[in-house]
Amino acid sequence: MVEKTFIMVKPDGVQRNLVGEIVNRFEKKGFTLVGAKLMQITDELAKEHYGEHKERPFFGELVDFITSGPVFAMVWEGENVITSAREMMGKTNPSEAALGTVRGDYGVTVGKNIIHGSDSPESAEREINLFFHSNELLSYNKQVNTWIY
Ligand code: RTP
Ligand code: MG
Repeated sequence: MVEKTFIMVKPDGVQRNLVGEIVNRFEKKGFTLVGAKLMQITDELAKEHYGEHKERPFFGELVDFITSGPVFAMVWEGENVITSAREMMGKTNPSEAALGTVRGDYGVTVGKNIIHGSDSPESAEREINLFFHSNELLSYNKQVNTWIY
């Protein structure tokens, strides 16, 4: 089933010049980029995006961190992309994330774990709508997809 998911390079990933590396991994895997922008997250958007964690002790730090610098927000499309992207990211805590995953290869601490990805179809839909207007998402065919599907 073709799905869309919301992926974001967090402020630490942007500062550490990992945007290209992360885009490259998703492109090489065979997924299609359908929307992308460099943006500064407001306090309001951060609290909405991470609303499920508002009672957690690290909520304040999480909001401060995600608003601490530009992020690179993306929407990727492909079969099973929601689950595949989570696997490509690795476990939340980089110290537990397998090598070969973004967090396993580049992260050290849970508070600065480089990348965000939607964790379910419901959160993908919610997060895509939170970060993108419908006219910022494109629908197009790539010739290479005939060699992937
Ligand atoms: P994300 O939402 O950022 O993609 O990460 P995730 O699904 O893998 O993890 P989640 O449970 O949603 O947690 C959101 C972010 O909160 C930070 N966190 N800190 N100090 C802590 O114990 C702790 N636990 C989670 C992480 O940066 C995590 O990505
Ligand atoms: Mg999460």
